[in-house]
Amino acid sequence: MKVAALAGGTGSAKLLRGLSRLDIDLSVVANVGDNVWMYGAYVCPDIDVTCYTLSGIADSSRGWGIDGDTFAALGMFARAGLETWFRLGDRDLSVCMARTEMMRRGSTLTEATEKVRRGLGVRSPVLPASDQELETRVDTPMGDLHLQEFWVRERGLPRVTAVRYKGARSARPTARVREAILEAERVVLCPANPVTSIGPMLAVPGLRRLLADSDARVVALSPMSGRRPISGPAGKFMKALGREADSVGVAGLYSSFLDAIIVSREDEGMRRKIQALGVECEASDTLMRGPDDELRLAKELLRL
Ligand code: FO1
Repeated sequence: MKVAALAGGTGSAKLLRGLSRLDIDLSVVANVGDNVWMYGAYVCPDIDVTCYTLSGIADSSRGWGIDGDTFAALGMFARAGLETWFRLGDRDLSVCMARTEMMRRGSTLTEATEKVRRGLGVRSPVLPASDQELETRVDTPMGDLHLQEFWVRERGLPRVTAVRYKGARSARPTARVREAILEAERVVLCPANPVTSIGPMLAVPGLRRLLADSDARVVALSPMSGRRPISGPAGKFMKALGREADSVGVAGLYSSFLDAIIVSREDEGMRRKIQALGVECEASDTLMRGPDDELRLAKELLRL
């Protein structure tokens, strides 16, 4: 079965680990809205957490970076006068520098990512949603912040008044993303922040259309449980967009192309409201505590 999975950060990576253990032809479409220029390198957190997780080198307790990484470069950046609130490890920095160098020599982000994922021994293609730069910007009372400034430097504390996807209007889905979605028999939306992980991909003109036009059944695993996200700041962002911060709100954001969603057992009572949006709904244990849950949920999504 050909499967295309739309993925953001840590929660997505866990589900991808489950999907990668199945006998399927998996392509990952990764969010690029979190990408940031840092210490002279182009850092792509969602592409990297996907590659590190699927190659077995991710630091899964932290949720980003490489297991056992050191931070010598960061210490020297600080001594040389840079702000070092973004804790990029040495090995992680090497990957980001390799990508930057390939791009400086003319590679697209897609081509650079293809080299990196092969080098790390990742079997599935990891496809940036777009090759054009696209930044998730967060409007707050302290001004307009890059998502990483909001989330890492300011610890996600400022009030969010709006979210914008800078550059989205002139971005387009890559040829490989078009092919992966149009040829898929199933598209899986990973349990990612609907506003800052899936939202930037949906903001790329033409991408929503591809999902609606694809013959694939489009299914999602909700990142919410009750009125809270399983992890991260999704609730805060959804409220800023005037959406309910729950699985009904998630289904509402995706309803123009979504066929079915798995929600937490706690949210079984939301089934009617979700079905009224034209989306089928199943309840399950949606917490991924380890490899067994990851595999179980991957199978449930492909059976849905
Ligand atoms: N998240 C943090 O909370 N603190 C960090 O210092 C940090 C560094 C970092 C370095 C590389 C990388 O790829 C990701 C990193 N993250 C860090 C995670 C990242 O900020 C977000 O969690 C993702 O962008 C959301 O998907």
